[in-house]
Amino acid sequence: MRESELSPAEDCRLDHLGFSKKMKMGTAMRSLALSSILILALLAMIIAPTSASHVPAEKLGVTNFESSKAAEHVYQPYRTGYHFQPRKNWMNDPNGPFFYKGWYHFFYQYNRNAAVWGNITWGHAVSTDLVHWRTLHTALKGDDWYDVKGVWSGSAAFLPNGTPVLYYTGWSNASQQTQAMAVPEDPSDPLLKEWDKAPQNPIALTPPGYNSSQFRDPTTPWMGADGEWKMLVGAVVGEDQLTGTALLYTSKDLFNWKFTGKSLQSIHGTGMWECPDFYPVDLHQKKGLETSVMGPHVKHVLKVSLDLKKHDYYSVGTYDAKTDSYTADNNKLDTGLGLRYDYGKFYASKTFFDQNKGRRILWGWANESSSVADDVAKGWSSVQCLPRHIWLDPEATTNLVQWPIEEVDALRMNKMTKEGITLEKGAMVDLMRKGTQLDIEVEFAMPESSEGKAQSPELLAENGHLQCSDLVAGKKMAHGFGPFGLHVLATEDLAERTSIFFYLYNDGKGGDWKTLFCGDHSMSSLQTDVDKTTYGSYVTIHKSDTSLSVRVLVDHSTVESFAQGGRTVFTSRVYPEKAIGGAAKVYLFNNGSESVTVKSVSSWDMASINIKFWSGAP
Ligand code: DQQ
Repeated sequence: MRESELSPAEDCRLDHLGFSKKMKMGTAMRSLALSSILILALLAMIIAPTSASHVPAEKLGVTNFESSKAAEHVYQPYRTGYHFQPRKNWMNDPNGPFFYKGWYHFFYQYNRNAAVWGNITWGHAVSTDLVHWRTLHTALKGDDWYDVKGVWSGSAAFLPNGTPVLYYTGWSNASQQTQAMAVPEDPSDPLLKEWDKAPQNPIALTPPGYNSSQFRDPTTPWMGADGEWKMLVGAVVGEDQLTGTALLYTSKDLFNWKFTGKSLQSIHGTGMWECPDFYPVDLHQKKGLETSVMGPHVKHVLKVSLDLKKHDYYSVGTYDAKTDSYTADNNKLDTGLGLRYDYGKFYASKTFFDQNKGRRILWGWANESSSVADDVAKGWSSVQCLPRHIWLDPEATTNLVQWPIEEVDALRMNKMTKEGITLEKGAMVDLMRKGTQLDIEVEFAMPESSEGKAQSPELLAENGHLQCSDLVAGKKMAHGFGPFGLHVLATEDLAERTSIFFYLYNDGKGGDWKTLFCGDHSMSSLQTDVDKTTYGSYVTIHKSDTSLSVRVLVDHSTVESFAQGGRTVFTSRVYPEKAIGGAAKVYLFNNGSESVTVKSVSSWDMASINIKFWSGAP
């Protein structure tokens, strides 16, 4: 690759990395109880530190950092520029994020020794803006009988005095799953560098009659109507071991826990529920709710990571605090059966309430689509998706909406905007934007004949990704508009391209439009040993919608695509061979028979975040 072929963001990233130009090549419930819960929740919010001001890390006595420079001495085209990644080796689930004394804390499943899963510990990173990170030394590692084989996923909570605590699953010396917790050695340290295992550990052993190898991933506790804390642990039950379930635990003090003998919910056929997440969402507002909040303006979300499918599914429903049970609003879209957070590579996600900005934030893990051999060769595996602000769609309280946190916008540079482009049948328009670190927003005019037609929520349960696969395979659907959308990471000859597109169709008898939002990866790389599965699903169109919109965030091997302001999302992992650096282009296309109008398209280069990596003792 020639130097001139490097995009501005890429160029800047490589400069920072210290490459020379030459190197660059290479319920309802009683009102009394309700008010006390609200008061407790408010108290928790007040006690939990809310100040956005922070003491700089250097003043906190941590100076052992090195920039990305020393991380890799060889330019790696697939390493991301503005997503969180450790310096090297294997990473999986996001664990226990929270905000404390001006710093966001993020933990992750981490193998310090290799680019494959194993020897799992909790890696630790901190940031003041959720975008720029510095990693710290390992927060939790297996060193006692109940976790000696691995410190698995979990969550964080605040004690009534505001001190954060971590809950996790330990893999014991007898290969059994246990639940345990850790407390900060010095709560006055905003970076919370040292963590001590609690003397109460293990706080839970597998209850009799349950499978001790399928008992894991404690949730953030919430305060119940009876004034006791509640927590869920994922499990699977039944003779066929196919009923996913969230076991309910209770505690008076957040340290001593007992099994209630019941589950919040169980759904047959879904298999093991990994990484459950249970939280309130406001019926009317985008603002997030602290995990214990309940009331008439609140719905609840139960998310589970299905071990059988390796996808994160959620349902929206009602939590009955009297009986500690949860019922999805629509049984066709029940937990593990209907809605997914993300229709691409996104698993073992975790939300937290960010009291600093009054919002709920979602983190999800995107693993590789390449072979294990490739992971080992490049020395790392997996990225974390950008943190996403998450809230209930105010227009259809059936689904959530996700959007990259606003802080991500600060990375945008070199804006270009175009308006009023007509894409005739077969059109392809070069956006004249090159590079592999991009943010692109496109607004398409709604095809006229779809005006006033709203999609019924039931359709969401249908298998949208199969429809997307049919389209990609060239099986045309009648009465349609599209496919139209974007090619990113595309070579000029289109031999390599990652395509994100819409397709609208109906029954041809005046029925409502169905809108598909798809990702075609079949041409994403000339390499053959990578997974090129087609992703996608339906996207809800509200009567008030006048456009179809898409935002695509490109970051080397990671592409996150959001439709209709985040009603449907998918994450792609792609490995172009030629469409790298400045050779990666962006095109608007219309492969449908009807013309489509692009109302506006804006694009930006994205700056690199240059993670500071801990270089002291691991
Ligand atoms: N990953 C962790 C488990 C969790 C799984 C182990 C989900 O705790 O169930 O690394 O990816």
